[in-house]
Amino acid sequence: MTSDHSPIVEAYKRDGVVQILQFFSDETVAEIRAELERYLRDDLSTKPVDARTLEADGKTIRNLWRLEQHNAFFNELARRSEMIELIEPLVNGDVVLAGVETFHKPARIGSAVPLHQDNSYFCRTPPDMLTVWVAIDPVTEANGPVTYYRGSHKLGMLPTRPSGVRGNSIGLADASSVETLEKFVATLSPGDATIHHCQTVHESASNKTDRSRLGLLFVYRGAHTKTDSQMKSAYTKAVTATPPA
Ligand SMILES: O=C(O)CCC(=O)C(=O)O
Repeated sequence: MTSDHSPIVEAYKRDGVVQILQFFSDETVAEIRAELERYLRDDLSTKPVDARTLEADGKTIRNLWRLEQHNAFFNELARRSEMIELIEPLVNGDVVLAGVETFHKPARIGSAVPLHQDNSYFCRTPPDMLTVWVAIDPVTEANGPVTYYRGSHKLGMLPTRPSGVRGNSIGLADASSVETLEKFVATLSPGDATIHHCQTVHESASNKTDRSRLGLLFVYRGAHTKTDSQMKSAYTKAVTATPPA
């Protein structure tokens, strides 16, 4: 990745989502994969139950949560200066790491993610918060790529409703506000990334293929953002029905 971030900043501010090819090297992707495998094998069983969400089979990992708290490798990776320098202009100020998590979308049983804006989970104002989504597996049209609605970050916060989906407990009440917007289907090679604004509407389909679609996510906010109590109470209601996220 180059050190001139201005094309990234411009596309992010215009579209609410930007793609970055080869965000991580093959070597870093291999390290991430190895550490995730080790964490799942050796550590996860010692962590609180809200450190993960399972798929409907009750045994396959759908998400890992709070890796920045549970794992030193992912905490360090998220705090690297190259990351922070890239994020600063996008969150309009000093950067606070808010989370490191995974969306595994395992082969054949990986479940869908309903249409949503991340800020209905984060509940921050002003909405200077974002997610860096890094492909660890190849992401294809078929295995449940994240689909973003370009420009939807400019719509403000849209009405929500509890989704009943474990791991994605709150979604948009309806799709009408984004139906006319251009879709961006993020097919990615391992190491490629997207960065999306916390108001950018997005979703992903289930994975019916024989290949898993693992993504590693880094969530950051501006230090100046505050919790919005109205958004928080809507989220609390939804997440209480289907914990932990
Ligand atoms: O990885 C996915 O399928 C969904 C990711 C997502 O909802 C997010 O990045 O906020």
